[in-house]
Amino acid sequence: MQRVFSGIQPTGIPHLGNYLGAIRNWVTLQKDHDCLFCLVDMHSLTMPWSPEALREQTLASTACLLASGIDPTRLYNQSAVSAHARLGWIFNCVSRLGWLNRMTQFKDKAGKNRENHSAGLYVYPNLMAADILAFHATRVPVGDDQRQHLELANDIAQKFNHDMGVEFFPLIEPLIPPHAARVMSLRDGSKKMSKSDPSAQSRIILNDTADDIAQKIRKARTDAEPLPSEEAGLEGRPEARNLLTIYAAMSNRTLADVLSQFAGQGFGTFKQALADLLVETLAPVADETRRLMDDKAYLMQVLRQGAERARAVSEPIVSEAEKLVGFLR
Ligand code: AQP
Repeated sequence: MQRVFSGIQPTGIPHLGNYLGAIRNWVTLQKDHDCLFCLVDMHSLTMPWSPEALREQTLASTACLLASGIDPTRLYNQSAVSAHARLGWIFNCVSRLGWLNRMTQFKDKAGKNRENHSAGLYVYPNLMAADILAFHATRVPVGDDQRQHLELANDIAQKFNHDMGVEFFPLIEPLIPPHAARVMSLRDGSKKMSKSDPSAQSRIILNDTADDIAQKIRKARTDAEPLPSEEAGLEGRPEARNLLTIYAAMSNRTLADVLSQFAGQGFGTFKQALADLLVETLAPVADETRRLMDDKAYLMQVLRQGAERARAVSEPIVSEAEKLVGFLR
C-alpha cells in the first residue's frame, strides 16, 4: 500500500480552498492508502503568531478535519514528533540557497520587505520535504500552490541519495486535483483564498453557519455581465470563473456542464444555487466541527495517539538518515 503524507497549517480555521484543494481528497485517499495527516504547527511559526491563537487553531483545525471525515488515527501535530525537526535540519544542509531563491511562495509571502521576515519562512520548503520524507511517503495530495515545493523536495531527496551514495529516499508524486486546485478569494479573483487574508469575507471557513455561507456568496465580487455559455467567455472574468469552478467542484460536474446550465443568467440566480450547494455539503461539517470543538479532551487524545503512531513510523527512517550522514548513536 502506498504511503500518503499531507499537512495543513493551523494558522486559522480551514477554508473552502483547503477543503477542495486538499481535505476532500484526503478523505478519499485514506480508503486505500496508508495515510498520515499532519497539523504542521512548526510551519505556523514562519509568519508572526500568537501562542494562544496557535493552541486554539490547532484544536479547531483538528475538529474541522475530523468533522470532514478524516480518520482520527491518522492525525497528529508536527511538533510532537521530533523526526520532522531532525530531518529538517539535515535538509537545511542538503538544500541549496539557489534552489530556495526560486520559491515563489516565499517571494509572495515576504513581499518587498524580505529582510524583516524570519529565516524559518525562507527554509520552510526544506522542512516540508522532511515532513514527507521522514515517512518515506511517495504520494502527496496538495493544492496547485505547493507544486514547486514538491519539486524541491525531490531535488533534496536526489541530492541526499547522491551525496550519501545510496538510494535511501524515494521520489514523491504530487496528487493535484484536476479541478479547483486553486480556489480564489471571494473578494479578489486574482488572489488565492487564504486563512491569513485580513478580510473574513474573502473565504468560507469550515465552521461558518448556513447564514454566513449564504451571506458571503451573496456579497462575493462579480461583474455586470450575464454568465457565458462557454469557457472562452470567462476570459478576463476571474471572479466569475472562480465561483463557477467552485460550483463544478462541489457538484462533481465539469465546468462546461455548469456553464450550459446557467448560460445567459444573471449572478443572482447562480449565487443562490451556489449558496444552496455549499450549505448542503458544508453545514453538516460545520455543525460537527462546533460540537467537537467543545470536547478538547477528546481532540488532545486524538493528537497524542496520532503522534505515537507517527513516531513509530518515522523513527527508524530518520535514525537511518542520521546514521548515513555520520551522526554517532
Ligand atoms: N486557495 C486554495 N485553493 C486550493 N487549495 C489550497 N490550499 C491552500 N489554499 C488553497 C491547499 O490546502 C493545503 C493546506 O494548506 P496550508 O494551510 O498548509 O497552507 P497554505 O497553502 O499557505 O494555505 P493558506 O490558507 O493560504 O494559509 P496561510 O494564509 O496561513 O498561508 C495545501 O495542500 C494547499 O495546497
